[in-house]
Amino acid sequence: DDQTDRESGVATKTRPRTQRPPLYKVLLLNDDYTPMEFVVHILERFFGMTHAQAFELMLVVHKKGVAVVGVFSHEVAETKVAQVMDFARRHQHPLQCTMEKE
Ligand code: TYC
Repeated sequence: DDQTDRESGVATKTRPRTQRPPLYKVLLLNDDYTPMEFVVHILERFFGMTHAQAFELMLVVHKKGVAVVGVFSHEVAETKVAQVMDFARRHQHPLQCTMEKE
């Protein structure tokens, strides 16, 4: 949008700022007890990954300690974290999943 300075009459460009909702990273944490295949299953079931994608990302978490498994709106991220934590708890695995603002 053009803005004209009242004194000088000089037109300057100001960039219109588009409002975007904040995004949240969903993080999966490594531990020593959760079976690898259980983590793979979680990534397929709740994050829509193929078996190969899920296996690859599970190995990243296993080796590095943590990885971003997806980026979502606050509401979707909260739902994913709750689904993972609930599923892990029901199967008595200590798997941890958290979210943080991007
Ligand atoms: N470290 C686990 C094992 O050796 C596997 C694992 C991977 C656990 C990723 C959690 O988020 C995780 N069985």
